[in-house]
This record gives sequence, structure tokens and C-alpha cells, in this order.
Amino acid sequence: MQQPKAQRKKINSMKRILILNGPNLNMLGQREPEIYGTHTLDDIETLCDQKAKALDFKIDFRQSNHEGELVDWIQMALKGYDGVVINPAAYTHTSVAIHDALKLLKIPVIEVHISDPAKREAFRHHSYVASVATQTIAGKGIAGYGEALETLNKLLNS
Ligand code: CA2
Repeated sequence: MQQPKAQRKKINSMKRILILNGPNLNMLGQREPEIYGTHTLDDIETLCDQKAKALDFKIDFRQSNHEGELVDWIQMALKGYDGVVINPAAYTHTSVAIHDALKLLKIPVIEVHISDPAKREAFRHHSYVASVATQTIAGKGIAGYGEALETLNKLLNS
């Protein structure tokens, strides 16, 4: 059944945000609570749903363990999306492919990390994503995702 016209109009005018999560984040909450806390990826999705509702955003929340799938989804954001939030996980420190795909986008991209990679092992210190991201939020736990959506709200309304 079709939704009422006013509701369709509202949905069509809402900003569409793609939220991408990289490898192993589906296992969050199962190890290293001292680094990542005890929240799961489902908790992050719930947090994002609540924040999106408050900001009138329509979100598309995804996770993949595969670099190519993340690249496909970033390319998908070329059409019909207003912003991207991405936690590329380990691909942050290795992926020129994700760097190149994000570089294609003309919409704001917020890089999020639950931990602060700069305070961890040396191999986590370089991000291939930071130079193509509008902003990076790190070390704020899962609250960083909420902050990323608030940042996009400010950027898209300024
Ligand atoms: O702090 C972050 O959000 C990271 O992107 C998380 C990645 C790590 O490789 C980055 O350096 C920083 C790791 C994601 C996997 O996380 C798990 C944590 C606990 C249990 C299972 C997976």
C-alpha cells in the first residue's frame, strides 16, 4: 500500500547517509573490551538509528569483511547519497582501493574509529582514508558514530 503523500514528500526530502563498517566489526563485543568496550555492531546500528531519527536522516547501515564490496558500496554513494560515515577498520591502514573510491565522492565523508589508532601499534598510525575524509573522529567509543552524524548535519546545513 502506498504511503500518504505528505509522508512520501518527507522521506524524499530527507538526507540519505551511507554508514559503512569494515572487516571484523561484526565481531565487536566479543574480544578486547579494554580497547573497544563491550558494545556490539547491533548497538552501533541502534545508536545510529536513534541519532538519524533526531536529525531527520535516512540511513543505510552496512558491514563487510571484503575490500571490493566496500569499494562497490562507496561507488554506490555517487548516486542519491548526501554523506558517508565510514569505519574502514583494518583497511584504514592498508587500502589504496578504498582511498581511491572515496576520492571519487563529492559529498562529505566522516572517518570514524572506536579506538584511537594513533595511540596504538605503529602499524595503525597511518590512515589511507584520512586524506580523503572531510573529518576523522577517533577514540570516542561508539559515541563517535553519533558525533559523525551530527557533524554531517552541520556540514549539510551550512
Ligand atoms: O578503532 C577502530 O574503530 C578500528 O577501526 C577498529 C579496527 C582496527 O583494525 C583499526 O585499527 C581501528 C578493528 C576492527 C575489529 O574490531 C573488533 C574488536 C573487538 C572484537 C572483534 C573485532
